[in-house]
Formats: sequence, structure tokens, C-alpha cells
Amino acid sequence: MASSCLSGLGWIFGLFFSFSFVFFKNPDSPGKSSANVSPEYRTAYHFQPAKYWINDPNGPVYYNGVYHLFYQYNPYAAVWGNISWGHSVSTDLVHWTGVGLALSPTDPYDIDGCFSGSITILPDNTPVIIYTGITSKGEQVQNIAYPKNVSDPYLREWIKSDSNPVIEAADGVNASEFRDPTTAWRGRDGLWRILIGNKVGLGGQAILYRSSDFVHWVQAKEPLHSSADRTGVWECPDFYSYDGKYVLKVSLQVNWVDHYMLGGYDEEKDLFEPSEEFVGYRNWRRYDHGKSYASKTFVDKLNGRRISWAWLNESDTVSDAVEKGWAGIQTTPRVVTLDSNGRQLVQWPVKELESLRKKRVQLHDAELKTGGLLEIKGIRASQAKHGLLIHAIASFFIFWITYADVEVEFEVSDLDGAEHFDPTWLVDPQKLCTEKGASVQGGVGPFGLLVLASEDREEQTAVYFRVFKDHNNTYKVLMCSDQTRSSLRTELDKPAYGGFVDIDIKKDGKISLRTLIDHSVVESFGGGGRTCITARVYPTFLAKSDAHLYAFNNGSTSAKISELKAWTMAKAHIG
Ligand code: DQQ
Repeated sequence: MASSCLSGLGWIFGLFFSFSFVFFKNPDSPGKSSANVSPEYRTAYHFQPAKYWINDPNGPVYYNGVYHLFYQYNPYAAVWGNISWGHSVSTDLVHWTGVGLALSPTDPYDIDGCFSGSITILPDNTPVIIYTGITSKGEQVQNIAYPKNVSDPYLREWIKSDSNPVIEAADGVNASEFRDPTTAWRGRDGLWRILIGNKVGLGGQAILYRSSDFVHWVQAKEPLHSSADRTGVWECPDFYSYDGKYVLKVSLQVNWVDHYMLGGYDEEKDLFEPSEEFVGYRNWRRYDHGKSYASKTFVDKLNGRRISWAWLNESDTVSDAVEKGWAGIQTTPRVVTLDSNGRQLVQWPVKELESLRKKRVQLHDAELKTGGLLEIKGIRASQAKHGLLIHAIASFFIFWITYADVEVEFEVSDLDGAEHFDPTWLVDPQKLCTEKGASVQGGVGPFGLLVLASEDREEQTAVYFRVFKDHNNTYKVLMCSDQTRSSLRTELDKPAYGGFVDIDIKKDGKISLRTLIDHSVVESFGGGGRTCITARVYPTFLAKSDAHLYAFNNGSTSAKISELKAWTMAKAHIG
């Protein structure tokens, strides 16, 4: 509330001084805290409930005109525990209303937690939840629940089945790592199939079960897929297809990353076979190279698209979470498609999010020379720094960038100066981003954005690209999201995330970046969503003053912003 009042005041202030853009919040104003627990860190449009802890998205579904998002929730504290299913509903995927708990740990088969699971809509149009319950012995079993009243548009109350648990781990199956059932699909034989994530040896597997009635389940002889690589348990499996190409996603605690394989599915044998380039855990791709985990997709029947959510964990400390009274948020809902080259998935925020876009700043053909730094704000044509040349500008003179949506296209016509590429770098792009930070001069790049930056840029999150040339004269594009300078606080988790972007920079000459900035979130999509990197950041200055946004180039070759559009965002109703 305080922040929206201040934002209104800022507008008036900005209108008055027509060319000044930054407006300051009074550091002493009520409700503003300089402490680590400022309300400024709560998100404006990334989903989080009104209070307390959340983790995995569960059972997302579109049903009778309403989107439902369930999530792992602690209804008593801002730390993991008492795991229940929170439940919020929406008609547009942007504004959300909490409708209470769908599942609570009340029965012998889930008394120690209602863990993750999914929803399937049965042929008679009844939605059914299948989820993992933790028994008092710590065993993981699978349970089902139905809406108490399917004519309640919000499906507020859920009744657990008398048949629970409907699946218990068979002899020889590790019952303490046996969880997170998928949405079911039906085979040609009419039987339902689900997958359950499991650990086997040091590796993992997706165990397949079949059922004719959703209550009685029989384990298939073979898992849908398994790996002896040291992946540990496969959490939150997800399995779906695009025109005959199948995706198997698993969430791995070994690195807290969602990995996926593309491949084929033999429906007769119920076996998934990864394509050659996805064989071996090291060759699995990542949904997101940052802090994003336990994702789950669903089919939005209304718009014929597949949408994914994922949990964004904290980078702040547990004691701060307790003091703030909340921890954990969700990514924006992202449409997931298969790239036209068939080699990878592409993710993009749902178009509904654009309804929050307000004031826009736009730039065309702005050249970023070596060392160039351009502040994105209400810009005057004379504003040039460090060799920066602005050919054309458009403008609003006030811009609120604590929560914003930025789309930019960088053009690089001269690739001759690209640094030499060492193929071993493919193994660990995060290490490469750590070594080659935004201020380390390169050949082509680093160029990109500095977001959530303080006025003196002591605090900044750099989202940027570097282009390398390998011995075959082909080019590799690295994307980084560097948190190392995101906050002056040292106790935060502040890695420099990285991933390669699968585009042909020589042919295209361009690379796009979209970054969703939301108080303590920087969610970035490189190359049209081919590479996604999400970060949680807690700059100290945000408690007292507003954020700045810059474009920069620290390469020895010029880059151009062919187009930049940045919108301030309205606050969504979330909770
Ligand atoms: N979170 C749930 C589990 C799942 C894990 C527990 C993944 O069901 O395996 O809160 O984050």
C-alpha cells in the first residue's frame, strides 16, 4: 500500500519536473524499512500467497472457466513444514485469489505431509488429485482426492478417498524416495498411466503405474525410464509430447535444477527413449539455469497451449524469511513449446501478463560503443555517457523500474572480435559467467542490462551476453545473470548463473532479451525464450530508494540496441 501511494506521488513529482526521472522515496517515511526485511521485496506480479512458506506448484488445471494453482504450503510459518496444499484461483492467470487449503495432513496416510502431485480430469469431467502422503513412519504413499462439490466454481473443498493409500511402494522400491505422481494419460488400451519419481541406487527412475479406474494401480514391470548416473531421486517428473516428440522432465536435488530429455515413447512397451543428443545426464537440458525448481505443466484447454510453473526458492536467509513472514514464490506462468528446430523447448510468459504493462519507454537504434552505459529512463537526446550514441529516442520522463517488463534486441554486425571459445566451457557455463563477469572486458560482449541497480551502481544485477568463436568459425552465445553484485549483503546466495543460447548469431545478427523485474525477482528469457535464467535478489537500497535500469556494453566491438521497450507494470492481485 505504502509503495503504491509513493508511486502515485512519484508520478506527480515526475510530471512537475518534466525531465527528471528518478524520484526518491523518503527514507524515513512510515512503512519503509532499511532492514533486510523491507516490504519492498514482496512481488507485485509473481505469485505468492498472502503469507508464509510455499514451494512446488501442484495440480495446475483449467476447469470450467477457472485456472487453479495449488502449491506446497506451510499454513503456520515461513519455513518448510506442515506441508499442505494451498489453493488459489484465477480467470486470467494474472490476478489470483486464495481459497483456502485443498489438502491438509490429517490422515494416517499423509499425517507427515501432503507432498506434490497432479490433477487429471476424468472422462465424466471430475477432476481428481493424486498426491504423495507421508506416513508417520516416513514412508511415501500415493493418495487421491475429489472435489466435494464439482459445481463449486472454485473447487474449494476436497474429499480424500476412503481407498487411500491407493499406491504403496512394492518390495524392492525405495519407499522413502517415492513421490510426486504426474498427471495421468490414457493408452490405446484405455488404461490410465502415471509416473512416480524414485531413487534407485545412486540414480533415479520414473516408475510407471496403470489403472482402469484411478483407484487400483498396478506397477509396470519396467520404469518408463531410468538412469544409473548419479542423479539421485527424480522429483516431480513431468511427461508430455509435441507432435510425436516426447519430453521427460525430472527435478534433481543434486543441483536443484529441472532437467529434461527429448525423445520417443514406445506406447506398446511403455518405454521412453531419449534421442541421441540427450543420452546421459550431462546432456539433459535445463528448463531454467537459475533458481527455479519442481516445475509442473498443464494443458490450458481454453487456449490450446501448455503452461509451466516452477517454484522460485529464496536467496535470503531463513531468519529473514521468518521476520518477513513469507518465503518462496512462483515463476510467471510460461507457455512451453518445442523449438522449430526440434532440439529444445522454448518458454515465454503467458500473453495475459502484458495486461499489466503501463507506461512505456522505447528506444530505437541506440549504439552501445565500447564501455557504453545507457540509463533507460525518461531520456533527453543530449544524454550521452562513455561514448554512447543515441540515434533515436522516445520517451516518458518517469519510469518505475522496481517492477517492470523489458524487451530488448541487440544487434551485432561485426563478429570478428569474438573471443576464442574453449569447448570445455560447455560443461559449466555458470563457472564461465563467474569468471567472465559483466565488467570483464570481452570481444563481442558482454552487453546487456543492469537491472535493480542503485544510483551509484554499487548494487546491480547484470543480465548479459558474450559471443565466442570456436575453431570451426562457428559462434557460441553465452547468457549470464550475475547476482554477485546484486546486494551489498554477503550472507545471501549470489551466484552468477549462465547458459548457452542456441541461436545462429552469424545468420541472425541479433539476439533478444526479455527480463521481468519484480522487486526481488529477475526472470530473463534469452533468444526468444530458448535460454531462461531466473534469480532472486535482495538489494539493500530498495528499502530506501528506487531502482535504476541501464544497458551496457563492455565488449571491444560496438553493439546496437535495435529496439528496446520497457514497461512499468501494474500490481496484480496475488494471494
Ligand atoms: N517438494 C515436495 C516433494 C517434492 C519436493 C515436498 C520438490 O513432494 O519431491 O514439499 O521440491
